[in-house]
Amino acid sequence: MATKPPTEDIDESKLRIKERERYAVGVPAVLHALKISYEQMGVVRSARSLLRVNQKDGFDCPGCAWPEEDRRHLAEFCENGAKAVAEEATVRKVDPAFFARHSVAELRTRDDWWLGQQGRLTHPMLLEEGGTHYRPISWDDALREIATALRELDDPDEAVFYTSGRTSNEAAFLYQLLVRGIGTNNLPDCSNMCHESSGSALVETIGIGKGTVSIEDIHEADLLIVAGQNPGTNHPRMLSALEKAKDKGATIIAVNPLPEAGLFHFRNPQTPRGVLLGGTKLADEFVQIRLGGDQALFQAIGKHLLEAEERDGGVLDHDFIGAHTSGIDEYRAQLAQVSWEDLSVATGMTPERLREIGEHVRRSKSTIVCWAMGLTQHKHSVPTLRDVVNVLLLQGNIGRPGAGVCPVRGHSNVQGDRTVGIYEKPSEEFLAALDREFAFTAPREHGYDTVEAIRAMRDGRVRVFMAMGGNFVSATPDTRVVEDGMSKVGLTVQVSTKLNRSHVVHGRRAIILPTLGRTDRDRRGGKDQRVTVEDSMGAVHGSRGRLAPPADDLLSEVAILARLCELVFADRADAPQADWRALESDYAAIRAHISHVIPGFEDYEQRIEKGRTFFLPNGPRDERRFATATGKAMFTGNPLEYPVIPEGRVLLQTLRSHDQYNTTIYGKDDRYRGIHDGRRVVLINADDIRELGFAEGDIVDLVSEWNGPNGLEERRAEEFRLVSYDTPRRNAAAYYPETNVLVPLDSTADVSGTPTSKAVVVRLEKRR
Ligand SMILES: Nc1nc2c(c(=O)[nH]1)N[C@H]1C(S)=C(S)[C@@H](COP(=O)(O)OP(=O)(O)OC[C@H]3O[C@@H](n4cnc5c(=O)[nH]c(N)nc54)[C@H](O)[C@@H]3O)O[C@H]1N2
Ligand SMILES: Nc1nc2c(c(=O)[nH]1)N[C@H]1C(S)=C(S)[C@@H](COP(=O)(O)OP(=O)(O)OC[C@H]3O[C@@H](n4cnc5c(=O)[nH]c(N)nc54)[C@H](O)[C@@H]3O)O[C@H]1N2
Ligand SMILES: [Mo]
Repeated sequence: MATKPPTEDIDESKLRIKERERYAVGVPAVLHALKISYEQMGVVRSARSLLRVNQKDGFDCPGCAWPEEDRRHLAEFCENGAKAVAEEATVRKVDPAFFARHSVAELRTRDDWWLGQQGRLTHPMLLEEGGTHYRPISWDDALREIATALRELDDPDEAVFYTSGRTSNEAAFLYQLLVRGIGTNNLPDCSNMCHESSGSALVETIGIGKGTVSIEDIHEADLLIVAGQNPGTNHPRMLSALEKAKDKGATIIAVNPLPEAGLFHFRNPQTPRGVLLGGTKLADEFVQIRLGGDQALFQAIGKHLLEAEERDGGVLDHDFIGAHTSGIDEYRAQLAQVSWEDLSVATGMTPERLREIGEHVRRSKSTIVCWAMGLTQHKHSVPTLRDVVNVLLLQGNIGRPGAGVCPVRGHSNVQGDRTVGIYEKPSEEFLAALDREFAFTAPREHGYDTVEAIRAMRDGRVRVFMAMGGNFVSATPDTRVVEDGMSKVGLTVQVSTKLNRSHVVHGRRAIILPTLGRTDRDRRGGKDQRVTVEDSMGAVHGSRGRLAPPADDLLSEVAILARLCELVFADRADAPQADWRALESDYAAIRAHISHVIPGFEDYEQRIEKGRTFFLPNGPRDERRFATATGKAMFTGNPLEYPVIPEGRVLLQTLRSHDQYNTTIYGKDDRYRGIHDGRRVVLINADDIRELGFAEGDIVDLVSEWNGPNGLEERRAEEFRLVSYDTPRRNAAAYYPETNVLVPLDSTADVSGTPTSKAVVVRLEKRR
């Protein structure tokens, strides 16, 4: 039987520290996932849902965006996928009676774990200005109130529309149409805080903001560099792919400040070898880099390759460089200026060690670089990723088997949402096609990204804020500023599956619209509807839930948006023209529109039938075609940057524990890192604890120091326990979202605008 939701918070004073684990997955992972599944769903629903994750004609896992292999296991088991499913398919409910029992003020004292554990939202709710409790409201009244607020805006740019990355292609496409029909491009999304740096660097250098490899390429690669990523926790199914590559003789280099369990050893629960024989060793080399040292590492590799070419020849792919690239002289000149000493300081490694890594790359016949947040959330992330591309171009490692760039996406459809138009800076081609299809004129002026949206809220320039999923208040940087900004908004609207902090930190009026998730059966127009999503490697496939939804009259995201479009646009000749009711009752009609607007979706409907998958066109991968400014893949010269840590301070990265999905906290353990029953910890080098005058176990405040336009600003996160950990000197780590209070709003990556969540300068202050 499923268990009841918690009434009390977890007492973090009982926090326990154990030895960290040396391998990932294995039998404990299966047991842990089953425990959570049974608690949330009971046994029967657990079995029904877990057997259909990522199966052909099943539902797409709401966990990560790692692709499915074509020959699927009966249940492609993944502990954290199972936890994501359990969290969504839970039988616990947050209904009108719950909101009558708990005032908003009381709910605000609860953390993200407690709120999320309460269960699924079942009914549209309204909080009136000055109200103490949310009260139920009918669907019609809720949608009419939102439509009226949107129609009454003096200036469409006074509205902001956020998207998280679970929204389907169909819903995302309707959403951006609603927004552009209103007349704004204010479409910030979670990607702005996530892989925006990847998109920025890749569009510029190879002409597409996506990866260039398929899952088969991972299997075929000679060398895989996994940098700034913790796949054991965040992309567990990637470990099976790495295992396969290893079996075929690949070398794996892990680049990370932390010795993450999943990088070293994998016990595949699907194979006898994994369960009984100790599993597979993964990383051949562990490069324990300093935070933000990756640009220096890739420059060192590039420098080594160029020096080796000069000395011995035979290292570079001259044919590829000559035919397909531009700018190598600029790159060469830039590298000539950096010294091995600087590269050594930035990475924390000796020049000899850096050359050793360079040798692996030189010897490799085909190289793939995989990365995630460790590379994208720094001030110099875009130049870092340009330098990753530089290294790959030297040996022609783009657009051939077993080689390429592999930004590993987070949310299961974050890539698809961008493909279908969730973007504050849409291209003219896209807008022109949209205009033609819907007989209106979309706005051309660029909109706000996430950080710009927060600035506008802070300055009182936002009257309506709407979120299609996500948890804007907890996920974004500078929590105090965001909370204050939210309270200045006239109407906040959250379309959500689960209760979270963004419902209890709200605008003057607030509406919650509950919605269906991936696992839920979606019956519209008398039939079961399917939606589609795109994985991290550009493959599109259908997703169909089969479980009974938490309430009978729950609307899907598509239905909510189709009805809003109808209410907002009905009598306006200058608005997008479509048969909104028809779109609501047959999602295939939305896919037909997408196929007319976005290249690569021709014959969309036929190509997703019967659980089939199709690949979107990818110029670099398919034909070494690079749609850049020069029409070629571009080498770039990027001055070396790395964080300089002031005396007596540490650089803090904010990351995920094993028991969370972003702001959704499944529990307060981080099994692989040996942390149990608490999250307010700082992982820090033992020598730093001593040198800074503390002892292991001390409770400290983290005080972030930021030099803003008005001088030194301080932000504080209270009561964190010091845990000595194997991390480079002066490089500490603590969990997000608790640490978002420390990340200054204006501390963003150059070019991409991504908050620098992996590099916050902090001082530690003793409490007791
Ligand atoms: N179970 C689960 N799965 C998830 C998520 C989740 O929260 N839970 N989130 C999803 C989302 S939206 C995303 S974006 C991905 C995130 O996936 P990851 O990027 O793996 O997530 P983080 O926990 O932020 O981990 C960052 C990793 O980079 C390392 N790192 C930090 N700074 C640096 C650096 O400067 N250089 C290098 N080389 N390494 C560094 C950290 O030590 C850590 O191992 O996962 C997705 N999948
Ligand atoms: N300090 C720091 N901050 C970070 C990061 C970091 O590493 N450090 N990582 C950043 C990254 S990579 C990301 S992607 C963002 C994540 O930011 P978000 O995507 O905004 O946050 P999530 O926690 O994934 O959102 C969870 C909520 O989404 C809702 N939800 C879940 N499924 C569905 C669905 O199917 N439909 C709808 N409508 N709602 C749904 C639920 O109500 C749930 O509470 O956070 C960013 N913030
Ligand atoms: Mo993400």
